[in-house]
Amino acid sequence: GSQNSLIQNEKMWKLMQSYIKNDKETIQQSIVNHVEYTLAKTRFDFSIFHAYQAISHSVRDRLIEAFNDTAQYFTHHDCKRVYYLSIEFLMGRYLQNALINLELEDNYKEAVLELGYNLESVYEQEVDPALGNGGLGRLAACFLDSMATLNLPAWGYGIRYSYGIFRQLIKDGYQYEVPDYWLDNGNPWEIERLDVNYPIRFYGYVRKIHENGKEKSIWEGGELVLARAYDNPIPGYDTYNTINLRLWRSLPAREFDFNSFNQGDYFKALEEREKAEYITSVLYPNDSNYSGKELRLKQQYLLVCATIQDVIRRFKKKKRDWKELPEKIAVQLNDTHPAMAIVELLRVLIDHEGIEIEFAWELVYKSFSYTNHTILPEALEKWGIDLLGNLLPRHLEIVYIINFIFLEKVSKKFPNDHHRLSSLSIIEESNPKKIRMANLSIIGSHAVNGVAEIHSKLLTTTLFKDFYELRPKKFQNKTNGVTPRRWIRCCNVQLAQLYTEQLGGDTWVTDLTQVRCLENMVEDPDFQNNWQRIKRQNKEQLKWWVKENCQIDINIDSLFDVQVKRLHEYKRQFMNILYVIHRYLSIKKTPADQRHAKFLPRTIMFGGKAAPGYINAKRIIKLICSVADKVNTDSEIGDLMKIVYLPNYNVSNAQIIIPATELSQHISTAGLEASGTSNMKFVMNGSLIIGTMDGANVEIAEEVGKENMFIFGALVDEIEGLRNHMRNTEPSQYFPPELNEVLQKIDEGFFGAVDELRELINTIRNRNDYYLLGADFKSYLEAQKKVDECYKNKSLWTKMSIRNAIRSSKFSSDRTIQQYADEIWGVKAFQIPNPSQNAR
Ligand code: CR1
Repeated sequence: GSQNSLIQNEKMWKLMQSYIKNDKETIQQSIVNHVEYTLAKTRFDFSIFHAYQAISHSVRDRLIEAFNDTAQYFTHHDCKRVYYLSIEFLMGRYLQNALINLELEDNYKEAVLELGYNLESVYEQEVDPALGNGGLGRLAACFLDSMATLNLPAWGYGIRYSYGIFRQLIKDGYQYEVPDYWLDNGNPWEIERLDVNYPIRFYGYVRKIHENGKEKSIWEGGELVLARAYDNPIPGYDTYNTINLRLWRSLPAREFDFNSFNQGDYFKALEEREKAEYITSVLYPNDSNYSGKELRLKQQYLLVCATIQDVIRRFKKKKRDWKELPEKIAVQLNDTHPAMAIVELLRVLIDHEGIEIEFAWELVYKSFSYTNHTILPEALEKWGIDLLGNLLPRHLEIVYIINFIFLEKVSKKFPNDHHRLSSLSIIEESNPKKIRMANLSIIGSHAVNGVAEIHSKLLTTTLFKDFYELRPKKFQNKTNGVTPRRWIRCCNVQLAQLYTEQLGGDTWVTDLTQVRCLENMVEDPDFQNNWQRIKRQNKEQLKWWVKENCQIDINIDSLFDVQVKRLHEYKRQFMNILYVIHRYLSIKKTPADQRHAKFLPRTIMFGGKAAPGYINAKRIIKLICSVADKVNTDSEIGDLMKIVYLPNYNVSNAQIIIPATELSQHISTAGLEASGTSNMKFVMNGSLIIGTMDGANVEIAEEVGKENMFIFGALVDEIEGLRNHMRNTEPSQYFPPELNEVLQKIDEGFFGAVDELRELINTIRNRNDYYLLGADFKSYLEAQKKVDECYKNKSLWTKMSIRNAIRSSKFSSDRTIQQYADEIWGVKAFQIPNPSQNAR
C-alpha cells in the first residue's frame, strides 16, 4: 500500500500550483521538451511515430493536472463514489479523443503543423488499445466518457492485459489470429503506480480458530501474487473533471522463494515468480461464450480482490462507521465476470473487520448492482465447485452461507416449493455441482438491469422469472447508449461541423436532444445537399481504406451496405451472405442488357472477428470470402456488386466504416441480441437500418419511426412456435425455394471449399435451423427489395437518413448514465472549478 505523507516543503508545493499554458508556443515547447528529454531523440533518428509519442506526452501532462485536481476534489468533498467493475474496457485510440474532450484540438493542430506534422496522420500512429471483445467492453468505454462528462465521482476498474484481442488477418478466405502485444512501443496514456500494489492469494486452506467463544476463519497458505495499479486518465467534455480507469497488472509477490533458494535452485525460484505475470497476460477472446478455464477465474479474482482492497482503503481513510458504506460506495458489476466481488467484500467484512454476518450482508447487497448483457445459455458463467473451492476455498464456504440464508427466507415465503428453490439456488445440483454466477449476482445486488426494454422484459419473464416474482422492484431497464464524443464529434467531423453551424454552437455534444431541433431542416434542399456531400466524403475515405487494406476498388456510387460485429450464429451474418448469393444468382439470370435497369449497384461489406475456437463462425467467414472471390471476379457483374471482408474490425476502423455506411444490418433472431450498440452509432451517423425487432432496434424504431427503417422477421413471441414448426416440418418443405436454390449451389461446389461449406449448410438443414434463417428469409428478401426501391429515390433516402440521425438522441450514453446515477447508484455530480490560468 502507499504511504500517505504530505509534501511539507513550501517551495515545492508552491511550484506545483501553476498550470501549463495552452498557447501555441507553450504547446510547441512542451512537445519539443518531450522529444529531447523523454524520448532522448536526436536530429537524425526521428520518425512520425516519435512525433506521436512526444505529442501524446505533452497531452498527458495536461491530463494529469486535471486528473490530480479531480481526485483531490472528490476526496475533499467526501462524495459517494461509483465503481464500475468490468473485465473488459474496449477504449480505442486516446489522442484525438483526449484533445477533443480537453478542447485543445485546434491549438494542437496549429502547433504541430508548424513543427511539420499533420495532426490527422499523427493520430494514425497510435495502436488501438483493444482490451475487450465487443459490445460489452465498448459499452464500458462509452460509460467512462459519459461519467466523466457528467461530473460523476466514478472510477472504472479492470485488467491491464499485455495482449488485447488478437489481430485478425484474412488469407485465402480464412481467419488467422496474430497476438496483439499492444504495449510494445510503450503507452503514454497510463500512469504506473509503483506504490500501489495489493497482495492476492490463490489456493491454500481455511483454518478455524476460536476466539471469545466465536469461530474465526483464517485463509492462508497457497500462492501470493501482487496486483499493481495502472491509472488511465479519462477527461470529460466541456468540464475540467478527469476521472480514472484503474487497470491491474499481476506481478510476483516480493517474498523470495527461500525454499528453492536454499536448495540451490535459483532458476527454479525465478521461474515460479514468472508465472505470476502470466495471470493478466491475455484477454480471453470469446464473446458471449463461457470457457470455464481456471486462469480466467484467476483473472476475475485478481480484479475483484485488488479492487475491493482499494475501495476499502479509500473508505477507511476517514474514521467512520461501517453502516455508512452503502452511502459512500456504489459498485456496478458489468455482467457476472466480476461477481466474486460480492463474496470478497463480505469476506473482508466478516473475516478481517469482524462484522456480524447479517449486518455485513446488508452492507454488501445495498452497495452492489448488476447488469445482465445476454440470455444466451452458453454465455452464463457456472463454476464447478471443485475448481472454485480449490482456488478460493474460503469463498466457496461463504457462497454456501449466503445461499443457506437466502433459501431459508425463500422457503418461508414459498413453503415446499422445491422446484422454485432449486431454480433460485446459487448451487446447481448437477454432477459436479456448479456455482451459478448470475444467481449470486442477483442475490447480492439491490438492483438488476437489462440493457434494452425488450431484453429487460425477457429477463423478468424467462431467465430470471423466479427472482422477479420474489423481488419485482429489484429489476430495472437501462437502455444502452454510446458516447456522441467519439461516435459523432471525433469520427464524423463534418457532420459535427454541420450541427454546430445549424445549432449556433456545440452544446449539442453534451446535450444530444438539441439535434432534434433540426427536424425543420429535413425538407431543406441546401441542408439535404450538405448531408449528401458529407456522406459522400465519408464514403470516399472508406473507399480509400478498402483499397489500401483489401486491394479492392469499390464503386463510390453504389449503396454501401455493412454488417460489422463479432461473428456469431445468432447475429446471422450467414443469412446476409445467403441473400447476397441469391442476389448474385438473380443478376446472372437477368439478360445482360436489362441488369443495370433492374439492379442497383451495391457494395456489401462484412467485418468482425470469430472466436478462435468457434468453428461455425469461421466457416461463415470462409463462405463470405468464397462468394466474394467468385462475384468480384465475375466480369458479367462488374460494379453492380462487390463483396468485401473488412479485416480486423476494431474501434479505430469502426470510426471510418460507420460514418461511410448507408445501410447497416442488425438482423439477429428476435430475443437474442440483448441490445446492440453499433446500431445506435450507425443511426447517429445517418445510416438506415435493415433489422429485426430485437434489442435496441425496437426502441430505435420508436424514436425514428418504422417507416424510416427496414424492419422484417419474426417477433420474439413467435420464435418458440416457429422453432416447433421447423422441427416438425419436412426439410424440403421448410425453406423457401429461393433459399433452397442458394443452398443447392453451395452444395454443388459452385463457390469451392465444398467440404467445409457443406458442413456449414448442414448446421441449418435437417430440422436444425435453431436461429431460424429459414423462417425469416422470405421477409428478409422483401425488406431488401424495399431498400432498393428507396435508394433509387435519392431525396427520399436522404430525408430518411436525416430523420434517423436527428431522432437518435435517446441513444447517447449520457442519458443512460444519468439514469444509472439517479435510479441505481444514488450519486450526484461534483464539478470541479475550472482553474484560471496559472493559479490553483
Ligand atoms: C450483447 O450481446 C449488447 C452488449 C452491451 C453484449 C449486446 O447485444 O449490446 O452486450 N453481451 O450491453 C455480451 O457481451 C457477455 O455478453
